[in-house]
Amino acid sequence: MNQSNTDQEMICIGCGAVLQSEDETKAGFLPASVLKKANADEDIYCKRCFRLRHYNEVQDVELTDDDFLNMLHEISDKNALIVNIVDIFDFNGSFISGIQRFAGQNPVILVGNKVDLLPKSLKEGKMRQWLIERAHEAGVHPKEVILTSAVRGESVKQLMDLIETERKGQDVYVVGTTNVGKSTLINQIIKLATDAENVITTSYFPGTTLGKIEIPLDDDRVMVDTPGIIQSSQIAHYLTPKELKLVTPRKEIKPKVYQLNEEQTLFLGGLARLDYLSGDGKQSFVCYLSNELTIHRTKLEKADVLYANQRGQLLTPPFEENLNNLPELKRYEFLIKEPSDIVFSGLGWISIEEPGTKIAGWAPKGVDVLIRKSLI
Ligand SMILES: Nc1nc2c(ncn2[C@@H]2O[C@H](COP(=O)(O)OP(=O)(O)OP(=O)(O)O)[C@@H](O)[C@H]2O)c(=O)[nH]1
Ligand SMILES: [Mg+2]
Repeated sequence: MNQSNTDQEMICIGCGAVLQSEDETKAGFLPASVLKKANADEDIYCKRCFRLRHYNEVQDVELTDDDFLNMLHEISDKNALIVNIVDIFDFNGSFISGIQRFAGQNPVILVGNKVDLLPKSLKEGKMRQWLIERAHEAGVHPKEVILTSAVRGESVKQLMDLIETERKGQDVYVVGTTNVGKSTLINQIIKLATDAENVITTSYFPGTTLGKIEIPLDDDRVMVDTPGIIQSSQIAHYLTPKELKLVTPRKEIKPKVYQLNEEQTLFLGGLARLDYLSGDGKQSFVCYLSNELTIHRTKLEKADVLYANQRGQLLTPPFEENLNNLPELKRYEFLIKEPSDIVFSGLGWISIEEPGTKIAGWAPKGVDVLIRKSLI
């Protein structure tokens, strides 16, 4: 499945970067001795992919938002089917509201991935409907909406069939923000088609895929994996690998219910905070977060002091080594008007039902806190 682009440069099959031996700090590096010996029809991986695949170590390489945007703009000039993947657990952080602009006249299939993370009690039909409503609200009108779990290989066959019908003999571009599971999903498609496993490099670090990776389809067309768009509001960009691992759920989320009185506070580790300011007395706050993220309850009047003294100690993550890099918490106020989720971008959400409840949500400056209609 090796590939080269039009200039006959060799491309890393793992991340799509052009292979080069000049600069070890840039994408696609492979020592000259290895690169020279490389055979054009074998799958070649760059050094960064090698380290990611074998040691789960990531090397940061320079790529600007412009590189990504240029790549997306290219698509609007082509006739192609666009498959836009979003992370259903981090919908607001992973939805690209400008997708219709990038897609041009091309049809879009919207894929809600990572359904395995949501409670099993949640019906798929309801989730799908919720996703359609959110897309329409943002002015996006996908041709089809489908839910998948790329890690479990769920609904991958259905997605393949859908792609085959909708692409009408054209190329397929798989796009989305970083970390939504584009490459994992394409790996599952490759596995179903050819039995080859884990061809493309995937990881829990944002920014794994660096260039276009073309997968040949049955006709002369290709399915293209693309680098994810970086959303700077995603909390992942502020966390160390260890912290990121902790806050990223890998299993079905077990909702945690807190009965709070007015003027009580919940700390989500030391990364975010929710204050119940006022409302109709005691009520439930249901937390949908990584099972490993510890929640601390305290009185609102004690919250500031607790945070100042215990950040990086009792309130982790963040851990000590990252305290200086992580921005201070910023406060946002919300009034609940219908059953709603207070979303901490990339961390999860807390759902609240009672209209008239006033709360404050806090997250590191730069990370979004927002309110939306309840998903569950
Ligand atoms: N729980 C869960 N995790 C998933 C699923 N699909 C992907 N992941 C995980 O999400 C992380 C990112 O997956 P990738 O396939 O590398 O994501 P990507 O969209 O290609 O990311 P970039 O290349 O950075 O744009 C990895 O840790 C995957 O294991 C899924 O269906 N469920
Ligand atoms: Mg990828």
